[in-house]
Amino acid sequence: MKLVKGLLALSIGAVIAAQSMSVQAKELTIGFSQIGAESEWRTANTNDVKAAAKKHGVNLKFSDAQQKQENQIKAIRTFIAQKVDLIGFVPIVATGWDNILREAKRAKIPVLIMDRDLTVSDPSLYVAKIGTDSYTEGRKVFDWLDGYIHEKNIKPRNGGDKINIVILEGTVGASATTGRGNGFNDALKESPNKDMYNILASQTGDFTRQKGQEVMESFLKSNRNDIDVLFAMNDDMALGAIQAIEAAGLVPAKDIVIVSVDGVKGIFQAMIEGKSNATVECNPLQGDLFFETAKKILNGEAVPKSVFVEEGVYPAEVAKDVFPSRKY
Ligand code: GYE
Repeated sequence: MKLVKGLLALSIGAVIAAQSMSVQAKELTIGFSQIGAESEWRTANTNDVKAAAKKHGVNLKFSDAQQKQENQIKAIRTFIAQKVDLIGFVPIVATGWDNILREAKRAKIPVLIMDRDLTVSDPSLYVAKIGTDSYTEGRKVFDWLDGYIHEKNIKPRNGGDKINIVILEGTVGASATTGRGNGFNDALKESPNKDMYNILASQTGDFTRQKGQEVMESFLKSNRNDIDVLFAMNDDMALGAIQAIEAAGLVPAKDIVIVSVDGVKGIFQAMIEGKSNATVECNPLQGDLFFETAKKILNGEAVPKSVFVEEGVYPAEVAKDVFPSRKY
């Protein structure tokens, strides 16, 4: 009898131990606020986050802010009320996060930033940021462009002495926009060839195909015969602009050199068709690193404040060979 009792106690103990283990190994609940679905890149980023959450056994509460910061703030507040283990989000713009992040800090919920950067008054308001280096991307755009203009000996179409550049900027106030803009401008200013370039017009196309097309139409209306180069801060805007360029009776990638950022399949397709010249990669596949980092944070391990993912540059000449291996 004693033995039976003992065994019973042991097995109850085992059950309790197993239960508390399963509490510990209990799936983590992570709230994630995504910006929206403005681009092919963003869709790839979202799909990757969702797939990585599954792979890591995380219960993901995913919220789509439909391009509105106020929706992101609401979602983060909901995550706090739900007492999630960790909050992740992509800051649509860099500023305006202090208050909501203070609320998360008071609730002792760690915050991990993905993709875009943010500016806060107190760096302890978030634990870490993983994402891409948009400043370097902007510099790579200029470096590629300057090399191409020289290699192909491209002359201003209007017979003048400056290569005229138009820029389709991303969302106003987004780190991806300021970073790419500053990187491009700095590289241009520091270049020994700086005097041969002129920025003719620069306007936001909000990272969407539709607005990229509309803004390019308006650039072409006022400067059809002057534009030599288009720098689109993402591929989607370049793809929209290609339609505007063709509609204006010009040949994309020939009359107007086109370089953009992201490296999505759509732009590879366009490069293969000879309609765009180069893309500077911005890697959206950040989900794995995000959840790995989240787990480390929740285990109390130290993580670097900022981690960048790897990125390359792809000119049209390699598009066909590289295309089959593109993951997004
Ligand atoms: O380049 C663009 C997207 O934040 C890096 O956002 C990201 C940018 C990306 O919509 O396509």
